[in-house]
Amino acid sequence: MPIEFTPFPPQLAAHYRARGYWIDQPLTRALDTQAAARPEAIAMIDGPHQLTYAEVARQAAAMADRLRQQGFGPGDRAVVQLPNCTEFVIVFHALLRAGIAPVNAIFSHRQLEMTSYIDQLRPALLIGDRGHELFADDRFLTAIDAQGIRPAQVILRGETLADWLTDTTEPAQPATPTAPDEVAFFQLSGGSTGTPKLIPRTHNDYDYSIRASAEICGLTPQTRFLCALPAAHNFTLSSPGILGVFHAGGCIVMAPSPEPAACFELIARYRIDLAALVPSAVQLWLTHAESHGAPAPLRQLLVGGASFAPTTAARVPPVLGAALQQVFGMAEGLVNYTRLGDDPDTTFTTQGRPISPDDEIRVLDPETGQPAPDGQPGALAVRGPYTFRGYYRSPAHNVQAFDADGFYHSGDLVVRRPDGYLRVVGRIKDQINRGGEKIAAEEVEALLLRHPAIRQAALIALPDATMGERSVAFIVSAEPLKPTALRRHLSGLGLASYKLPDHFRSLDALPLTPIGKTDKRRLRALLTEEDHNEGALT
Ligand code: OOB
Repeated sequence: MPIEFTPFPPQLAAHYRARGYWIDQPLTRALDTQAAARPEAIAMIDGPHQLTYAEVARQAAAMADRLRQQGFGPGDRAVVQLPNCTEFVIVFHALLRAGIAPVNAIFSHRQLEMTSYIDQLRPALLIGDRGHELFADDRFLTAIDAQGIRPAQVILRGETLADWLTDTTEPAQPATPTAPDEVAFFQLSGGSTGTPKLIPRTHNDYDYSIRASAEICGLTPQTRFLCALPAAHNFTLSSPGILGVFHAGGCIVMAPSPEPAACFELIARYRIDLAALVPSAVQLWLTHAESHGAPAPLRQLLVGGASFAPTTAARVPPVLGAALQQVFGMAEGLVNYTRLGDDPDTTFTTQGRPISPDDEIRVLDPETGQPAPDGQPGALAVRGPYTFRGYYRSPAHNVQAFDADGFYHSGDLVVRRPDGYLRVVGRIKDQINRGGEKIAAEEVEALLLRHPAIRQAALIALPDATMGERSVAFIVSAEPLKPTALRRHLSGLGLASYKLPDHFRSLDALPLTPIGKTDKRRLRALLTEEDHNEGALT
C-alpha cells in the first residue's frame, strides 16, 4: 500500500512535468548515475574512511537486497537516527532503493522526539547508533516495546549495521523504489505546535530542488563539500547539500560539528571548496579566522537557517576568503538563494530569490490576508513544484497551514523587492530560532506544565548576539523553583537539550490579551525593560 499523503493537484503536476521540473526518476538517480559513469571517483570521506561512488552504490544495494529478503519493501517506513557519517548517506539510499520511506531524526533528538516519530509513523525499521544515549542500553527499546510501538527490526551502528552494508559478490537485485510521484521520505518540521510534524516529500519534488540547487550553486565533479551541520537537516541534505553534491559527482567530507578549528583543518587537508553554515557558526568561523587566517582553499560559503546580520554577511568574503550565498529555505519546500554574481547589496542584505520560476510567492498583510505591496512586510505563502501539500496525518493542522488555493503559510514575515528577492524580517509563528535549531514554543510550554507546581508557562525568544535567539521561559508556579530543577524536569521527560530554556523568569501571573491568550508581546517588552534595568534573568 502506498504511503498516504496529500498529492499535488493533477493540473499542477502536469505543468511541472511539462516544464521539465519533474523527471519521474527515483531519488537514487544521482548515485546510480555517478556509480555507472565514474565508479572510482571518491564520493565521501569520513576520517580515515574514503568511499568511491561504486562502493557507496554497492553497499546501498547490499542493504536494500537484504531488507527485501527479510520482507521489507514499498509502503514500509523507517525511523533513522545517525550522526554525520558515511553510513547516514548509504542507509538513506538503501532504504529508498528498497522502497522504504525513512524519516531522518536529528542526532540531538532524544526520547521525546524519537517516540513521537515512531508513534506517528509506525515504522517497520529503527536504525540508530549505539553511541547515542538512547541506544547505549535497552531502556528506550523496552519503553517503546511497552507502548506496543517497537519496530520489527532494530539496526544499530556500532553493532549490526556494518553487516547490513557488507557488499556481496552477488549482482544487486533491481531497485524497487516507490513511484516518483509518491512519498520517498519524510522531512521534519521545525514546528510551532506540540508535536513535531512529518513532511512527506516525493521523489519528483525533492529531486527537482536538488538538481536546481546544484546548478544555482555552480557545483561540479570537482566540488568538495564540508558536511558540518546535521546531515539530516534539509539545508545539509538538499540545498544543495549531500544530494546536490552527488548529483554533480563531487565529494562530501564529513565533519562532526561546525567547530572551526577542526573544520579549518579538514578544509586544508581535503582541499574543500564549499561549506554550509548557520549564522551562529559563521560568527565562530570569523573569530577563528581573525587569529588563524582564512580557511583556504574554501571558495564558497552557503549561509542559512536563521537571520544573518548584513554587517556579519559583509565580513564573509574578506575574512573567510569565500564568496557568500545566502539561503532561506524550509523543510516544507521553498528554498531561496542569492545568486553567485549578485551585487554586494543584494548578497549581504537579502535572503535570495526562489529556486524556480514556478515558485508562486504571496506576501500577505497578516491582519487582512490581502496582498501587501512590494517593499512592505507581509506573511509568506508559497505554492510550487517542490513545496509539500500537507503534513502527514495532521488534518487539523493542515487547515491552519494551507489556504484554499493550496498555498503553504510558513509563518515568516518577509519583504519582497520588485525583482522577487526576499528579506526575512520577522516571524508570526510561535517558534524560537536558536542558532538555526527550531523550538516550538507550545511543545516546551506543555512539558513545563507537566511539573506539578507549575500553573502557567510561556516560552519566548530573547535576541542574542551569538545564537541569534535564545529562549526564555516565563512561569507561574505554586512554589519557588530553581532553573536547575526545571531543566532536570524537562530533560527527564526526554526533551532534546537545545530545547531546554536558556533562562527562566517567575511571575505572579502571565499577562493576557483581551481575548485571554498569553500576551507574548507584553512578555517581550518585560524583557526589554529588564534589559535596561539590568533585571535578573536566571
Ligand atoms: C531551514 O529549514 P527549517 O525547516 O529548519 O526552518 C525553516 C525556517 C523558515 O521558515 C525561517 O523561519 C527560518 O527557518 N529560516 C531563516 C532563514 N532560513 C531559514 N530565517 C532567516 N533567514 C534565513 N536565511 O532552516 C532551511 C532549509 C533549507 C535550506 C536552508 C534552511
